[in-house]
Amino acid sequence: MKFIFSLCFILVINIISAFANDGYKLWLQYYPIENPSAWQLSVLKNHKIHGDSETISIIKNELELAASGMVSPSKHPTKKDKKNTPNTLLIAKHQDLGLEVLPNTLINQLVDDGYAIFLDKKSGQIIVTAKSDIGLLYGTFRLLQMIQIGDSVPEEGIFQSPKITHRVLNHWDNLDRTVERGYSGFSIWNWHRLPRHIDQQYHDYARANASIGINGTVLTNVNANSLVLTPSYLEKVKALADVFRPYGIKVYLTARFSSPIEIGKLPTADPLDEDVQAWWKEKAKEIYKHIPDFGGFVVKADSEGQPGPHNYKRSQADGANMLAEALEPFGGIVMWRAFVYSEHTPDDRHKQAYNEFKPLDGKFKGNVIVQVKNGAIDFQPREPFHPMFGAMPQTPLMMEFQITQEYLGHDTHLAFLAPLFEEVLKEDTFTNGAGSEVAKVIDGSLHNHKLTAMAGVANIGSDRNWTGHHFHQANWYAYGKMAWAPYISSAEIAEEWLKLTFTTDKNFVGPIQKMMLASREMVVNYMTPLGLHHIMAESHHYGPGPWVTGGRRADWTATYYHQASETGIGFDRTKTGSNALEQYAEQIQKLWGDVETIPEEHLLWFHHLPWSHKLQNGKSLWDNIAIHYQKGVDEAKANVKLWETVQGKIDHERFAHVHSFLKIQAEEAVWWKDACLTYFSQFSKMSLPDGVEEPTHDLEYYKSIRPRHVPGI
Ligand code: GCV
Repeated sequence: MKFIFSLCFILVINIISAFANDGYKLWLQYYPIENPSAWQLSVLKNHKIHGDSETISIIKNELELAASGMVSPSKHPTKKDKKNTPNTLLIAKHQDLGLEVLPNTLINQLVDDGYAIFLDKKSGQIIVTAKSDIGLLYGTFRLLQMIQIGDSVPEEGIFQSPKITHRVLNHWDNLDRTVERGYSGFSIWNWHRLPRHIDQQYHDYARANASIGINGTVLTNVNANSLVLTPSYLEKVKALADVFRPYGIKVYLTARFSSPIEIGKLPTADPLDEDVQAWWKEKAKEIYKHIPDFGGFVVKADSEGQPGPHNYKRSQADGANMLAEALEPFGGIVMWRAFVYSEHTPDDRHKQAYNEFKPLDGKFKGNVIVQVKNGAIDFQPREPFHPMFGAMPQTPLMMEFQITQEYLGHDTHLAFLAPLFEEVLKEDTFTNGAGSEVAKVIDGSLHNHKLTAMAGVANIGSDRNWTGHHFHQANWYAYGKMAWAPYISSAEIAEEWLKLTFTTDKNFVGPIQKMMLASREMVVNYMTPLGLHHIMAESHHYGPGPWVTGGRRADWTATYYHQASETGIGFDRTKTGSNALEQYAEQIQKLWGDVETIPEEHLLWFHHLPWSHKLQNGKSLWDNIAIHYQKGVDEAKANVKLWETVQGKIDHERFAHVHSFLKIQAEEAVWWKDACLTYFSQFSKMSLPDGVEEPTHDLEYYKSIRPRHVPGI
């Protein structure tokens, strides 16, 4: 009877999941494990959890949920199982363990939200322990992930502390629920209904973030609205903070620099004005009254029309320090963005942030961290790492990655971003000689900073599957994993995410993992190969626009960046040009300054070269550009075919959704290739090499394509 019941259970679950899965459950699917092993069963079925707090209740619920999804209710370890694999699960804070556990020293070394998972041979139990309830929550999620993907607890145990303290999402969400550069629906924050209505999605959001170690959320757009700092909005923010707290997530807000004028009725927002300083101090006090663990402020100042200290001829440090002083008594921090540039500064945009911030090194208060985008321009499909990394040893710097794909095809183009994140984190800044990777700047180890942080611009919206493309959930997942462990590999993340989200079937995971890992390079190829950048359509940034020129700001055009003419293409950032290269360490200047030694992927970022210039493969620059575009197109088309081969291995709903998006991507890869090659060929005047398909239309046709109502502007 029991057997038949179990069989029916598995059958029903499989049938349901084969057809309907809208992706809402993300990587927390907890789908049935085909043949659960004795240890998986005993851990899921027999657990003891010590403690009593909201977080502990969340842990209990999570275990129940996972157990009911992964194994049939009637399945229990047999007596024989119990004899051979006695381990049951004990979850308890280190101080409550009450066991003579061996790895005490390793556990003592954990930071507050770190965790340990190990087999205690004496008691035969799997133990999840930590110094805090949040650490226990992280450890539980880790263990459940291992159970789902079929990993066992290694002999030596797992002892994990995050390398970075503040692992935050930056929502570019506006109070009217539009999302700047957000492509998966509206903002999930329903400000109108808050604080009276708490949507279940807020809990689910917090749970998903906690499951990958994210511990902070900046609720509002960096193009900020001071309204969020008014009393009625602070009530709403408090409501969200209360939901997130037991999941270990702090809220942060973006502070509009001119708030003292706009909502404080002061005549100025000058950071050195005493009334302004007092206003921010009072505001901080008010915020902390509502939200005692408020994380702090993120500030975009003096950039793209946002107000800032420049308005009063003050420095970025003056602005940041004023806010830092207001937050200091409460333990808050200021994440001050380095994305500062102006069309009125007559210098290469690449150089402006470095030029402004480097002289301020060491001038920021202790609770300020400077938030630097991964590259010096703006989240392009590929950028060399930002020269500020490594250049400000006395100032904590944090990384800002963009998870939302403003420049990588928005929500419909598959681009697994972990390889982009990994590439930047691994770059050697050479600040303290070889081995001074960007990851070491970020985790504080290179310059001995305790204040460490990483930000990811969220790709989350009100779409049922959260991120538009199902595979873009992987970018949220990858960001969380890398913020916790910036040295982890993309391949590992992709495999884990696929197994948690879809299936452990190796005939699915193997080929699709490869597809994911190659996808970002594929996008680089059909959009901006060989160091080209910023050649997208203007304003909405969707589709190609190498012809974009003129207008109010040269630094928002494509022609400013590609500099294509009959003599060649590329931005000369060497000594003969803007000399942005000078902002990097000497070793890099030497390597990248020479067209023979610069990695070809950065070639046109730093060099302006004739179309006939020969690359390493002996072919001309023009031929190489064309070949890269074609490669991107071929891969995008091949992905559609590859995806078709996995039909039936996962549920139909997600299969069909991804299939349709991959087809859009393949079509738009052709659009990118044809538009860019048609445009550039008017300068190169060279024919396309063998194997590169001729564009089907003339330039006017491509220029006339004007997508309307593109979301996320
Ligand atoms: C939030 C780019 C985007 C803007 C964004 C800005 C930023 O310029 O196009 O939408 O504004 O970056 O990071 O501040």
